[in-house]
Amino acid sequence: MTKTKGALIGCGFFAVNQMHGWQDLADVEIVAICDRDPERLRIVGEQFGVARRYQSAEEMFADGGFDFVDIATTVGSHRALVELAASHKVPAICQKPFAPTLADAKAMVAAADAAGIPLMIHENFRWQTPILAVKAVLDSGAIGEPFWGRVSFRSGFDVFSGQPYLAKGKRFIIEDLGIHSLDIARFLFGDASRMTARTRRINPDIAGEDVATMLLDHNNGITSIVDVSYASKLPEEPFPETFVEIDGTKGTLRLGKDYKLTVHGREGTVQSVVEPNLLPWASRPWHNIQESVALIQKHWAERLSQGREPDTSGRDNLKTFALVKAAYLSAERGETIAIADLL
Ligand code: NAD
Ligand code: 89V
Repeated sequence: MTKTKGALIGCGFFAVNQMHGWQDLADVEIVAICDRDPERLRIVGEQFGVARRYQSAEEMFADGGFDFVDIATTVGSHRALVELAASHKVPAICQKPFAPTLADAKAMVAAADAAGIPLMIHENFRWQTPILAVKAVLDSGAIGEPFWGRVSFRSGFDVFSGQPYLAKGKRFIIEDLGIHSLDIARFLFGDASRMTARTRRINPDIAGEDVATMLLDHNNGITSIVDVSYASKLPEEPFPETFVEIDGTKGTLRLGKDYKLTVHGREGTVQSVVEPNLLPWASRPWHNIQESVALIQKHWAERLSQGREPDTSGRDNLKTFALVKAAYLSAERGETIAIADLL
């Protein structure tokens, strides 16, 4: 079997999950890795047995020999690296957040289009087993037509120890975590036309906002609330679970703590546990996110071989990223923002 060859740029905190995900795919092999930090390069190279190691992405692309690149660096380098991939006509996956600005993100989509390469944003939360289970219930019609929804992520987990850069940015929770929740809202309720948001910073030791409450008008008439917090000290820490509430014309759905799903419809109430799989390399409580990494990478490999656009393509993710921009604008101005004005 000829394997699809990949290269990965950015061997930091999260990339280890991506390397495990690629290792699990029988028809994909990561043949080269790159990090400007030689220690991270050595650690990941040794852990996953990758011999071709580069401190410069330019040198790695110049040597070539891979069918796609997986960009797992932090946001500041995303545009330059996607444009580098496009200049070499190499299909690219880019981690969220898409780019520093919406203008950068649009330029990246244009560069990929001009080069004729697929571009996928690694927006993995919609690939979490519990979120897929919620989508399946909606699609089954069990609760009828949804008219109201809530996507909620409230936690007091210390994300700063593993990702210290999160404490330093002027923007924090909407850009880093809310971006996933907003994408889940689009996945479940469709595209949104208007955004109203409020933000707070509760933790005095960080630079950005750590609480956000967002109200979305979806094109199909659904109203949703997306609320996120890293300042919520709960009796039982739910990190990194997303809770979902949906009211429909024929019933209701609730996804709550410990992945408990309750669907109440005309036939009565059905309760189940839609727990993610604990992959052999995964560890609690991250296993939910880790499984979604494996699933989105499988999706990429399938779509790449079929020549079809991935679900969270750059083009698609502009609509999620526009919601991020709209939320910051709305909170800053105290106004409701029309999404069409941004796209
Ligand atoms: P990190 O700082 O731990 O790792 C980034 C690595 O990239 C570092 O080792 C750094 O040296 C390297 N790097 C940066 N610029 C480079 C360049 N131009 N060339 C080569 N190497 C370069 O960061 P992280 O926590 O692993 O986050 C990386 C990305 O993953 C971020 O965009 C973050 O938002 C995202 N992330 C996504 C999820 C998810 O569930 N999708 C979870 C966590 C983090
Ligand atoms: O998924 C993420 O993007 C992570 C975390 C869950 C910590 O917010 O940065």
